[in-house]
Amino acid sequence: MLAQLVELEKEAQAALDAVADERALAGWYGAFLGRKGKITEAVKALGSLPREDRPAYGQRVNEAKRLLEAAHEARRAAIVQSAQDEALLADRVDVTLPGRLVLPGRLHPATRTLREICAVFADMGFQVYRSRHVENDEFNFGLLNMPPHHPARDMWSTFYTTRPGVILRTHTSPGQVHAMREYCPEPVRVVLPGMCYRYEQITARSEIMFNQVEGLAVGVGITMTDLKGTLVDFARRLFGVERKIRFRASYFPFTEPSAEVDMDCILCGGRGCRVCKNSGWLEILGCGMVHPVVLRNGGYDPAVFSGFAFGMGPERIAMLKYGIQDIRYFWGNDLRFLEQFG
Ligand code: 2NL
Repeated sequence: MLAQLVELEKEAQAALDAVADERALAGWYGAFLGRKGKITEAVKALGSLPREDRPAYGQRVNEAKRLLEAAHEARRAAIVQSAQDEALLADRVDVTLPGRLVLPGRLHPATRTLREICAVFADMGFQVYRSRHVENDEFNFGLLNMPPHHPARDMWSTFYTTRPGVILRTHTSPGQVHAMREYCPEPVRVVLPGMCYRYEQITARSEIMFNQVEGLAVGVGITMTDLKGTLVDFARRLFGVERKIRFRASYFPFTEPSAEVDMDCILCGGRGCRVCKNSGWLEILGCGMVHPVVLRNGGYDPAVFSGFAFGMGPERIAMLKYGIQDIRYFWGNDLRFLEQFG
């Protein structure tokens, strides 16, 4: 019996030495030390031995069991350690490598210009008012003094939706009506930035989506002098203190009188160059005194209140400022273009 036990002990030790992972280790435990394991069976065999053989065998088998349990625990620790070592090795980090360059994001040139424009007007006391891009016919045209079939509607080629009367705004002006109705009878001074949509041929000079910044001031005693003063200040704050502007008579259905505003050319200072087509002037925006019908639609009594309004395209302003030749670059998603604006 003792000889068998020595053999069994050797067998168990050899099997344990061959164990390489936790699964095999669990199998080994079951085979030798588990409830039906060989060592456990050998302990049980004690009871069937002749009485005089029991002390020697008992001592031996218990010692074997203790030794193998200790060996099992040592093996388990070794396996866990080597698995950990392997994982660490596989996941090794070379802390001496130089860091990866983090590319900082930046604003799109149109967004940047739009924000610069808004910031200038914010400094002059204009609140930024944001409004919906999906509008209805009434707000985009009707309330702006363009009833159905008014010929001025031809100035805006419109994106219609499959829902009757629901359209994409062709200008930010409907937002001005929302603003007037929200603040009336208090005076308002707001700028409205945001995307507008027109069903146009896409060319170097026109796009189907573009930003606009419109401004509106309504109050008691507001005159065209206030409009001119505000706009000359705007041009000087955005383009430099020496800027000059001029007004040319124009037409918009929602203003009366209406004007186009030119600024002396930032490239040649008015002497004439390629950018200003030798005129010395660059057109920067349109404006006028708010039409009495529009004032009334905003809730104001035109006998008491008056106001001015203006509108410009940030992309066009950016084109002048940075000498960009083609408006399609703005939404063309070409990084070679976008990366030039830091
Ligand atoms: C342009 C010209 C303009 C307005 C926008 C406006 C809005 C209301 C009442 C009166 Cl609610 N006027 N907006 C007025 C004149 C010109 O925009 O060339 N924009 C790019």
